Amino acid sequence: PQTLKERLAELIPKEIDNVKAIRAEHGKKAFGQVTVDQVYGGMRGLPALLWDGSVLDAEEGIRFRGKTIPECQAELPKAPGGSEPLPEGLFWLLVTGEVPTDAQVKALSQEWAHRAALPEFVEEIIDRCPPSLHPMSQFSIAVTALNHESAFAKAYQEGISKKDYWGPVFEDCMDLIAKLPNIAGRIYRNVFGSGKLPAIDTSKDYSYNLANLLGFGDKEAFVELLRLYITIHSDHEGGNVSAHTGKLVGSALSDPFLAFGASLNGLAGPLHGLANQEVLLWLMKMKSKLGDAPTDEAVRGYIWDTLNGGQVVPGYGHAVLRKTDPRYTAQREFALKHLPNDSLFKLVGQIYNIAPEVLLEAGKAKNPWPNVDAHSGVLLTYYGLTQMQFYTVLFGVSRAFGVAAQLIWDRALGAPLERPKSYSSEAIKKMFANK
Ligand code: FCX
Repeated sequence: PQTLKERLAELIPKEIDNVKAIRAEHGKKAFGQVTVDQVYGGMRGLPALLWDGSVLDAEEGIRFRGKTIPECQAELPKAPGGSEPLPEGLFWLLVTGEVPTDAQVKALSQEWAHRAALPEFVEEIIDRCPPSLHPMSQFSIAVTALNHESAFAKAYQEGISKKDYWGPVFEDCMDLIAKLPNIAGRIYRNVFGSGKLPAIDTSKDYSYNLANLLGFGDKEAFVELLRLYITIHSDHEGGNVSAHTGKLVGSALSDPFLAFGASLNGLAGPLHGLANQEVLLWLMKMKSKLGDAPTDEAVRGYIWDTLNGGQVVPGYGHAVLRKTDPRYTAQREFALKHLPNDSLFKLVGQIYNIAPEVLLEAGKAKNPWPNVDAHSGVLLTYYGLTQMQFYTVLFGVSRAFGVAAQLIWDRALGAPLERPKSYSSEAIKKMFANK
């Protein structure tokens, strides 16, 4: 079958023409006004980035190349006997806009398995990290160190022409994704002391290998969960912290390892990816305070205590979404199918019935509904992955799919260095004096 790189090579010239035509026709038109509040307010809603891979609608949630999560579940290739989409297919979709064949997905699984080995010095770096160093810091250090092997950095030093950038960037992105299971598995086993890493099985898919490296290869339902997990965490349009950081750093022509290392540092923040760890910590504290089956009143009181203590309710709210996150719903449906009677899942469902009401009454959050992080940890805990400090690493493995797809296209389209304008408060005052 045709490879991903071959298909991409056909698509790039067409897309370059498409962008040229859009810019020729609309290049000088304005989206609208930029308000001073947007400059002070984290650029919420500011139209500033281009990314075709996924688009986030405030009400409906994410679409990957126009497809909702249920559509991806229905249309993307699955493992034999499985019912969740293979992330290999999602990557193909993100990069090309097309649904791949089973054979193309199989070829990607094999290619990633063959590229999976880590340089010895990267293994040593991970092994030298103290177990008390947060897994996300270890993850970022290891990914950054892979820059030693970057095909793009080497080609750039050798004077590669700008129109050819995307080729070595594609190779780096394939290596990046391929090597993440070995990095994640090694960190997990070092930090939580669970024995020696098994070898990658080149006949199996990416999610199986990741699960196996973590020590869960014999749990088929966990492997299915990872397939769904990686798919729904892969991308969330261009403006979220991890996706945007990758794009920004990549725009300086830092190679994909340096760019994605930076993405991981952003994902490690508690308002972004670390929220999945925070949710579990918060749930565990709730359980130890209120017992295993608290009343609605007790849960309501606990949520109010969180808010009154000046903390956020983790897993709730969103900068763009204004309804329940479909990534939350997809995980809830997985739980209803595989663990309907789990007590922690029931608690998460109970909170879903109470927290939005409390957040609305408190009156600050623009979106009182749950996001992806409100649910993911409960599913991982159920299968025995109970170490919540590790959860954001799995988010990071997934987010590489979206960031990599974006880096490939940015270099293919010749995206320039990002350099927005900053203003001082003094300048803003002067600008509007007498207006
Ligand atoms: N609990 C308490 N307060 C909240 C809140 C929550 N879950 N969500 C928003 N607020 C507060 C904000 O802190 C802000 O307060 P302030 O005026 O005192 O600064 C006010 O409500 C308005 O914020 P809002 O515009 O609704 O939200 P933002 O776009 O600024 O922030 C995040 C969005 C996601 C950061 C925010 O909702 C939050 O902190 N949620 C909890 C952490 C979380 O779950 N993050 C994961 C998000 C995501 F899915 C991911 O990246 O993984």
